[in-house]
Amino acid sequence: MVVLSRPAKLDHFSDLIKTCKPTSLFAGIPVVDLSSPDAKHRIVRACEEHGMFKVINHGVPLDFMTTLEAQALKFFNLPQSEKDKAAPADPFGYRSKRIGPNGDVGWIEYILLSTNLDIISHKSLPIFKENPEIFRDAVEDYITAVKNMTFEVLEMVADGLGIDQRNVLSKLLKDEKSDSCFRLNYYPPCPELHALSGRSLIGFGEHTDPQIISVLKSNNTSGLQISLKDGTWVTVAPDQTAFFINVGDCLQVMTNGRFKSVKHRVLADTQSSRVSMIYFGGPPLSEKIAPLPSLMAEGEESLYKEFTWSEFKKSANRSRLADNRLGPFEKS
Ligand code: GA4
Repeated sequence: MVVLSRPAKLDHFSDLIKTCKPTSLFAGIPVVDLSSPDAKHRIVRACEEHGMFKVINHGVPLDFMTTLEAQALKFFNLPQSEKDKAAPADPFGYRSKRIGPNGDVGWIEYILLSTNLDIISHKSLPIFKENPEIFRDAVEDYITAVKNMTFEVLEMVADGLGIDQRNVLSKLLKDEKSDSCFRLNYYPPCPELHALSGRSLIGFGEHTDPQIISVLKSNNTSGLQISLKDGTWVTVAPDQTAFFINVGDCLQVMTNGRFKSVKHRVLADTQSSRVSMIYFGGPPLSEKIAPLPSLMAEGEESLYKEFTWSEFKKSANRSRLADNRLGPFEKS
């Protein structure tokens, strides 16, 4: 009989060790060249097929991407005692291992921020009080550029769907009350994984994103996986110069299920650290989330009960990561 031992370092993290079928890099993620005339149609098709696509020629300066990544790494490489000084300014700040308020954990450290630049600029936020101004500036430059690119993508979505009002989606993120957030993730390497004989260590457990849209950039370390329509998990090949954009729960509702909010997760690597930065574009708290009337065929009914983003967010914050958050809002 083979006895599988668990390295002591992983003693408290047995829930994170899973047998995941080995996957090869998935070549099927649609690539959208934002400067191409057919970008809007490719985006719509990708949102229907996979709930995710990769964008190139996105116009976000590479310099903003590399500077922020370098600043983030500098922070995550600080001694733990230093990082702890930037600990939660609830809900925003630095955290290690614990994800969300309901007991989820992962092999991860992260910084969660509001994208409201007034809040970021607020010098009293521990993360910025303890760190050089260059970090805050890098966050601001990056978020501003990524937001602008996201507005354009959402306008292409509306166009591609044949909606006259091009800003019907982008206006929700442009709104000064937009409830969006930003996350810098650091997945430390775990050399002890070798001893786990083929099992994997969960960096960020499977989940869908509750917002409208999520825009991710990572370094060149793989780990991100998505679940295809048939339930198979596939690994997304990393590309440090591109963005990976995915449909969130709200956009699934606003398209009455035509777009899919894709289930995804991250596995830790034995050798290399993974860094990712994600902008989660959400609507104002009071916004009613319902299928866009112009997308509804005659007589088509909404698959969902009506709710505001505030109601959905409250419910999401009571859920566990892997829960089906739209479940309670589906019409029976
Ligand atoms: C998933 C998407 C974003 O990372 C996030 C996460 C949030 C958190 O980390 O606090 C949640 C998770 C996310 C959904 C369910 C709840 C809330 C953790 C969790 C268990 C910032 C978000 O908006 O929702």
